[in-house]
Amino acid sequence: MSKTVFITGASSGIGYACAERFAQNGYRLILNARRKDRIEKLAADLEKTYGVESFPLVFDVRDREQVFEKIASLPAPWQEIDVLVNNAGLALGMSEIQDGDPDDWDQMIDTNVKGLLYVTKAVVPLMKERGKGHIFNIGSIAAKETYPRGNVYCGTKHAVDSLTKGLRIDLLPYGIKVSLINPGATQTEFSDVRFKGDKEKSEKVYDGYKPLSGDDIAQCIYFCAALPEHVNVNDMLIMPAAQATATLFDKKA
Ligand code: NDP
Ligand code: 8X3
Repeated sequence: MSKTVFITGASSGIGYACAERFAQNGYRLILNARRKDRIEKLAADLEKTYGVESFPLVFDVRDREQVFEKIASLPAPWQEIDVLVNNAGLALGMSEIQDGDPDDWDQMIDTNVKGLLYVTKAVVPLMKERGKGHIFNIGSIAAKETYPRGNVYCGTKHAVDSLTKGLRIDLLPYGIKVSLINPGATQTEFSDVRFKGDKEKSEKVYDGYKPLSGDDIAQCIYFCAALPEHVNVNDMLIMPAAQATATLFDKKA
């Protein structure tokens, strides 16, 4: 039987690219995001192109009740989850703490940290029952470095780093692997969301060098997922060749 991957935040960017990569490799997919139309179209496209089955699971990872209800409502065969990609996440704004918007902070913390925890808590028992599974948490270069005006977003990603380590310790006896994937600058809808639709600001992020694509990251995740059962990549940091640190780029223009 085909393996099953559950991807949160599959309607765009890295999550969308993961859906394509795993589908290309014959996985069945549980596709989550808030935008139902996008998830349903992706499911239909993947079935048409790769002949794989998908289960669209529309919910907001911040809604604790919905997370548990939706995951519990999966039909039995879909509860056999081999791989979970905890990818849903976002940055909102970029300012010094005293100028930050507490609503933005709440949304980042609720999505990047608490949402990831809720989904993980709902999926781990299903993996534990089968004595196997692989969880990928999407961290960031912002999980490893704190950069100017990145304060709260960097804080959420540092939390993801720490929670990944805790999870790996907790799940060690149950045959469940846990990996942290940390992308550097990746051109997705991330900067449009961070700068709330200000195209001038979001496009500037990727000016003058070649950023990573969602599929560059999806390839790394699939590489880790396809390794032999006894091998785990604990932590992977992937940068564009033109990026050395969170803030240092070799920009040509
Ligand atoms: P995108 O904005 O392209 O995608 C983000 C995805 O998360 C969307 O599918 C969005 O779907 C989903 N999402 C956001 N909030 C929620 C929510 N509350 N519930 C469910 N789904 C949600 O950005 P990326 O693909 O770049 O981001 C994916 C992950 O990668 C994030 O965790 C981000 O922090 C991380 N990352 C990104 C980097 C980059 O440079 N792009 C670098 C390092 C890490 P919808 O709006 O439909 O709900
Ligand atoms: C996204 C990359 O550098 O904007 O996590 O934080 S960065």
